[in-house]
Order: sequence, then structure tokens, then C-alpha cells
Amino acid sequence: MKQLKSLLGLTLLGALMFTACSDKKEQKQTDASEIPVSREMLAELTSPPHVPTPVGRRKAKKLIVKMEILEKEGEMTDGVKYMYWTFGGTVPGSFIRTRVGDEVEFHLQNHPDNKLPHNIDMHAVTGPGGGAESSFVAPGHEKTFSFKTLNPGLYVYHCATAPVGMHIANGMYGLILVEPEGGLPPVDKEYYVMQGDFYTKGKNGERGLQPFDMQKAVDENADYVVFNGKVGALTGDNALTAKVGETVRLFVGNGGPGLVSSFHVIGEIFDKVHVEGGDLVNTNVQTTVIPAGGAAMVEFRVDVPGTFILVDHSIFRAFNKGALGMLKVEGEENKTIYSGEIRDDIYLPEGPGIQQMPTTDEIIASEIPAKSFEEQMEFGKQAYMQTCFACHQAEGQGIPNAFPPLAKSDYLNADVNRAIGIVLHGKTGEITVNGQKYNSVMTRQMLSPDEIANVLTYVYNSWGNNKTVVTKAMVEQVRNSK
Ligand code: HEC
Ligand SMILES: [Cu+2]
Repeated sequence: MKQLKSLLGLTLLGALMFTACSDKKEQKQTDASEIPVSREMLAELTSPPHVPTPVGRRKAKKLIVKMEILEKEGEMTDGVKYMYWTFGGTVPGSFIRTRVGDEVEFHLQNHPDNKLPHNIDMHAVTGPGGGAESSFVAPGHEKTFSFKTLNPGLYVYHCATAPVGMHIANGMYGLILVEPEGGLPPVDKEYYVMQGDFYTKGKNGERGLQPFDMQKAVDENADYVVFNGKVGALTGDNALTAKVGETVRLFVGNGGPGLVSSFHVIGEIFDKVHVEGGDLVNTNVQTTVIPAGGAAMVEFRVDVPGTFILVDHSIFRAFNKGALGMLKVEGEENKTIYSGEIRDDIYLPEGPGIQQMPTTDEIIASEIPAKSFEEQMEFGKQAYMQTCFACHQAEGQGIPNAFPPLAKSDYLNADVNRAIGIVLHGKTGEITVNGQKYNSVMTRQMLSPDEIANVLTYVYNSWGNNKTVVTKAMVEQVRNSK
């Protein structure tokens, strides 16, 4: 009974709180719509990665935004051209900075040289289509509509002309910030970064002017995933910069059209994230999800110098499709926060025994057998670079006192069956190679007989060795003789 009572009490309390909350929200919205505007002002628009001056303490204004649509050729990456459709001549489009209560008079201008009609849907707009319906504009025309900013936050805008996906895929998106009354807390550096995925007829890196590929876009099979419209927009000389001790705020958007971003900065932790660009602030975040058509504000203080890498942590997008940017931080080292490399020791976790690995019988021979000596050399080199290279080094030179050389190795050249046995079973105990003693551990390598034949053929026919050709039959014979 007592329980029931308290349950009832809780429900009542909950209901009360709920009405209280929704009341507050309603009030806030009416308030914003009633904020009076004084005077007119032409909005400062900036190209990425720059953002306009903060609103600070300024009063709400009638803010005139003039945005020009340009269809223009640009470079996706070295040698790859793409026909971008842009708001303001850049991908992402010009950054718009407003404050809550502003009355934005939006002029959308479609350049006469453009081929297509376009429009704009701004997620900061309360109204049908986010402005899309009132802004549909043919080349050589200008459309004007106006809206009042009711909710503070960071919002995406994009073209919404059919086929919508195609207009977005070609680069028609950007960010509009609505600052709260009194502005966001000041920081030292602010930047504008926006991810987008691109779909081209040719595959990643294929040269020439690459047309948009509708089927790949429908399949969400992107050839490029990039920050700020192209590979390398934020790397090398284009890197973002800051000084040790400064606070950095990134306005990060995701235009899509298809992919969700797992935004991460390698070597930094976000002190604050305005989740989804709204009021909710999360602290101490490693990776923040930015939905297609969404945004986030991330803030952090840079404490040590170095190059910090911005990535979509769906990591092949970063290293293979372009979603990689840089923040270069200059200033004094702080060895307490980050020491740098102190020592490089040899690490052999296996200890004195040889680690148990699956036997070669358990390894399914996935390889197609080599058909010629040339193929054996080619496959062998691949296997070498994947497995042996880490210890024996690229030219088989080894590492003094740790890994014996395979180049001109008297030990190797003296006995091919012994060498096969080493790769099959691993090796431990003292050996002498070219007059040097080694007493270490080589673990058994997880290779099929074909792969062992190829890799040893490669080793024997490189770096001054005796040119033995090792066959699968030889490997199998050594394996079965044990
Ligand atoms: C994890 C490091 C490591 C890897 C990977 C490795 N080895 Fe070794 N290898 C060694 C060590 C250590 C020795 C010496 C073992 C000893 O002291 O008994 C050795 C010895 C050898 C020897 C005999 C000594 C000589 O220099 O001629 C051959 C041959 C050899 N490895 C071939 C290979 C081949 C081929 C691969 C790739 C399939 C490979 N190893 C991968 C660490 C490695
Ligand atoms: Cu468009």
C-alpha cells in the first residue's frame, strides 16, 4: 500500500515536472519569436574552414543573407576533376552566423551560367520545407524569403531540389549557426569542418573529369569521403592551426548524402561536445557520431604540440577515401602530459617456448598456386612484406642482436630443408649466422605450404642468396618427415 502511494506520488510528480518542462519550452519559443529586431545588417559569410565573427552581445537584427549558387568544376584529388554544385562557390557552402531572435532575410541567387534550378532547406528554419518551397530558383533569378531564428544551435542547410540526393551529393550543403542570447562562450580558435561522401563513375583515384554515379549513391558505396569537399582540403599547407594552451571549437557538420560520421581527432579528447549541435553538452568524449544532415560543436584545449589528425573513425574512409584532416599545434612541449618516445626495446611475448599456433593443416590454402617462377617471386614478395618483413626487414638485413639477416645468410644457404623447417615450426635456441650469434625466438608462421614455397623462393632469389627454388612438394616433405 505504502509502495503504491509512493508510486502514485512519483507519477504525479513526474506529470507535474513534465508540464512544467513543456511550459518552459513553449515560453522560450514564444519569447524568441517576440524578440524585437533593431536595425538591418548584412551578414558576413565565410568560406570553410573559416567562420564569421561571433555575435557577442549584439541585439537581434534583421540580417540580410545573400547566397549565390555556383555550379563549377573543381579538383577532388590530384588529377581527378568533379563538377561541384555549391552555395557560395565552396563545398561546404558559406558559413552563416546568426543569433536567436534574428529575422533573416534570405536572398538565394542562381547564377545565370548555371544549368539547373535549385533551392535551400535550412534546418534552422521553422516553416514548410525549411524554406525550400519559397526559395526554388531558376538560373538567372533571385528568390527572397525571411524567417526568424527560434532555436539556438548548429544547423545544416542543403539543396532540396529533385533529385535531392544528387544535389546534396554534388556538394550543396553547409552550416548555419544560431547563437544563444549573449553568444557562445569565447574560445581562441574556431573552425568550420564538414564531411561529405562522393560517388563517381570511375573508382577512387581514376583520373579525369568524373561524373556523378547515381547507382553507387543509391547503394551508398562512396568513392570519396572527405572533409571540406575534397581530399586534402585540411592537410599539409591547408591544415588547421592552433598554439599550445589555446581552446579550439570545431563546428562540424555532415552533409552526407549517405554516410554517418564517427568524428574523432587522433591524440585529443573533446572536453565538450554539443551533441547533435544542440544544448546538450557531453564532456570527455573520444568520438562523436554526426548523422547525415546533422552537426556537432566540439571543443578542446590543446595542451601539447604536434599534428592532430581529424578522421571519420570508420577508418578506411580516413586512410583510403580521404576523410582525413590535420590540426597543427605549435608551442612548448609538456613532458608530463606526453613524454614522446623514451626507449625502443625488443618485445618478445612468447618467452622461451614457442607459441602454439594453428598447424599448417588447419590453415585453408586460400592462395591460387603460383604458375611460374615469376609468380612465385611476386607472391613470395607479398608474403614476405606481410609476415617476415617486421623482423627480418625490407632488404633481409635483419636487426643486429635481435633478428638474423636473411640477406647473404650462410645459415640459410647451407640447408634448404632446415630453412623450410624454421618457417614451418618456428625456431628457438642459439644459432650462428654470418659469424654472429643469435639466441632468440622466431614463432611458427601461419602460412600454407604454397606460401612457404613462394616466400622462401623469394628469399633465396634475393639479396645475394643461392637462388634455390622451393616447391610445395619440398615443403610437404619436410612437414611429413617430422
Ligand atoms: C617475429 C619475428 C620474426 C618473424 C615475423 C620471422 N622471423 Fe625468421 N627469425 C626470427 C628470429 C628471432 C630468428 C632467430 C631464431 C633463433 O635465435 O633461434 C629467425 C631465424 C630465421 C631463419 C634462420 C636464420 C637466418 O638468418 O638464416 C630463417 C631462414 C628465417 N628466420 C626465415 C623467416 C621467414 C622466411 C619469415 C617469414 C615467413 C620469418 N623468418 C619471419 C624472427 C622472425
Ligand atoms: Cu540544387
